[in-house]
Amino acid sequence: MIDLESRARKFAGKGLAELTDAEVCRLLEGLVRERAAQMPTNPGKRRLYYLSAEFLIGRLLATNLINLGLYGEVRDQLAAAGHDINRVEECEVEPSLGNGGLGRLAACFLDSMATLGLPGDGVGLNYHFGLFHQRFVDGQQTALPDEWLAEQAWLAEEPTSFTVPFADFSVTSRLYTVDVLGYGRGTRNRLRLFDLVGVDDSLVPADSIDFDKDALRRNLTLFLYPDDSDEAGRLLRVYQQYFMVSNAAQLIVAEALERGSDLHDLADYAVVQINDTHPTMVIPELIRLLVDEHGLGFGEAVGIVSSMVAFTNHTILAEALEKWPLAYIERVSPRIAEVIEKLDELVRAEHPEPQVQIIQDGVVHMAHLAIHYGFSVNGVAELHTQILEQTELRPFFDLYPQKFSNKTNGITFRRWIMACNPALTALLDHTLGTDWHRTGDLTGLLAHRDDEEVLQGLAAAKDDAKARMRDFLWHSQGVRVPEDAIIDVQVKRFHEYKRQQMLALYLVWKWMDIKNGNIPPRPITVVFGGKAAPAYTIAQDVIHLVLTLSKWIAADPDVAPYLQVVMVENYNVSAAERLIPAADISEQISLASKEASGTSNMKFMLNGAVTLCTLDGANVEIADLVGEGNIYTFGTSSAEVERLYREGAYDPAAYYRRPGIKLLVDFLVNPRFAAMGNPERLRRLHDDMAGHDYFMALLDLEEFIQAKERVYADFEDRQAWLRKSLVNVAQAGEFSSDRTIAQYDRDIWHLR
Ligand code: 26V
Repeated sequence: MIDLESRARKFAGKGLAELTDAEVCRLLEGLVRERAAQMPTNPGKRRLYYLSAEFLIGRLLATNLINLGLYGEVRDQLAAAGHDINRVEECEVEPSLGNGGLGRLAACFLDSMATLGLPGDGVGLNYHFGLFHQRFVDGQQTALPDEWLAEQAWLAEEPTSFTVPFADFSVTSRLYTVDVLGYGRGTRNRLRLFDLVGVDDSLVPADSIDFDKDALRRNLTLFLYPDDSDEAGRLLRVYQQYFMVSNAAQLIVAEALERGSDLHDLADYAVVQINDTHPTMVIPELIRLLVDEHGLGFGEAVGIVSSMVAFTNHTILAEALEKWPLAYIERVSPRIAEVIEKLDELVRAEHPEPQVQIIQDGVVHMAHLAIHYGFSVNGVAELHTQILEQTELRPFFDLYPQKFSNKTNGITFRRWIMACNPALTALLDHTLGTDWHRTGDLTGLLAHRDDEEVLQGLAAAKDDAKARMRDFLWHSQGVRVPEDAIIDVQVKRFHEYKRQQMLALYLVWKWMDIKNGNIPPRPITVVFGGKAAPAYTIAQDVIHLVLTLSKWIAADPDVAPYLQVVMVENYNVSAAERLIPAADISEQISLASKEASGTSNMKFMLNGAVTLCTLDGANVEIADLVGEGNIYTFGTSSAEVERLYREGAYDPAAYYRRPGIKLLVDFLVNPRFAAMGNPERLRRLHDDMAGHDYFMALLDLEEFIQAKERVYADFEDRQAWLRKSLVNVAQAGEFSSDRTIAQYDRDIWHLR
């Protein structure tokens, strides 16, 4: 039993009812910290260190209360004192220490490791400014600094500190910890974030994200992914990465020694999962420490490190597969450059094939380093792993087939249904009991396919989530969404391969269709959300197109009652928690072969949305699970897309010339439309689509339009639609990150 009333009196000298929402939030944060402090960390000889440049953890109050088993009790006591727990939760500043899927996955994994009782910590950087805050000005994205640290409650400073030696100076680090509480477990793990002693926040002006990139002694942990469009930015990233891995490696070695390792057996004490290539330099850094500081032989050190580092690949996009000039690494740490050169020589001696070399033309291929000197390589969905093995990393798969495996991504159910969708959670608890919180197994729902009460319960839960979404959009950006609207959502980073531009072209088509008198039976609201990298011009242009379309349609009295386009400002984890539960339709329309997995697709499914998708990433597995009648697939296959690239056989102009397509693309440069936005941006986007279209939006456009019309029509058969929705929820258990983490442990980590 907790007594919030007496805690309030002790905390603020007044009753719970007299506290502001913000004060209640502080009170509850204190309660969670107090409980966490009494919890032991998960025990185990071999510990997992999950190294990642990103941990997109989101707000923590609600999920921490859920994991402590206190949420219901707290909610009820607050309600009795006149507080709405949702309003209290909104007082928390979201830590946005990640860009998108890769960072959010790391956060889900922390929750699952703690819940399964596995001894595993996250290790990363304590960025003073997280992912930029997005604001729309004149229909365009502007980027403002995200100063999350000022008001955060979860970081605890630790006594741990290391010296990181750079080429011509050294810096001191400081470790901060965020407790990660397992669901109903009574033990915890930690997210461990290293910071630079002496960071100078004043290097960042209030109104932009530009700063002095050369002030290395003061800026190393200032920003998540500093802009790398210039050389100073790229060099700073290498400094940042080395700072991260040097701290991680020193921590791993220190903790192993403390627990009795003689370092010859280091691999019995630690296993390192590297989340994409950003932490790859942990390999040469661990070798350096073992050789230079602890006197091991080079060969032995290489053997030890190679048996304890595992690598996850999250993308096949060339620009994201990191390659650093050896000269950069030399400037940052000559010793690390030297170790990498030695590792490169060892590879050359055994494997002469040029495509598997680590250093090629003076450039270090980080993935190659990770594959040769790690014991495990995994992709994040079946199709993605197959593409790695058969195409992208084929020469490596031929060398080391036993290193490769698939680990399809997952999501934590504590956040992505229990915290964000109370009505659906209550329905599932009522129908199935609460075992699914832990097992993820929702298949019992299939027996209720024809159970009118359950189907109506699903409808009511969706209405509840829609009401919460409407409230959010109204309060955050003054947008009113009609009560009976179909909610159709695409939320994710803006990138050409994700093809937001294809959905925008559909909206042009739909606007014309309604203009022509084809009135939809109910209003349609299409919601976009996401940020574009500040240096990625075309992605910014697509955001501009969406914003301009939104304005154009809203201003047209013939169409506005039936069609609405909402572009959510500053899409982040907290916004996702409001939007995803409300969705009827989940847009997963990437160019097949390009989306490694996707994880919002899983979140939407779990919350009862029906997926409209290409057969890409984990969509393929969703389609297999729910079966043909419960998903809408369209578009060119991954194998065919790969062929088009290989043979240079895609000709966008040929698609552009088709009358039905030309009409839509040319609308971007229609003088009246363009006058509503920025004609230069719209012209550039138009020309790119008509003549370049690298990610083939026009290739699948016609099929996409047909599929969308089918989906909207099918939505009107309410009973049939609810049944589809039910099957999606029922089959989502496969995508619990508890399942994913159990597989990592069984096949890679062997922690128990
Ligand atoms: C790379 C780069 C390179 C250029 C500068 C900025 C930047 C930022 C991030 C990255 C790595 C992105 C990789 C990523 O987020 N991949 C996503 O990983 C998800 C989790 O596995 C997966 O579901 C998504 O499909 C995949 O796009």
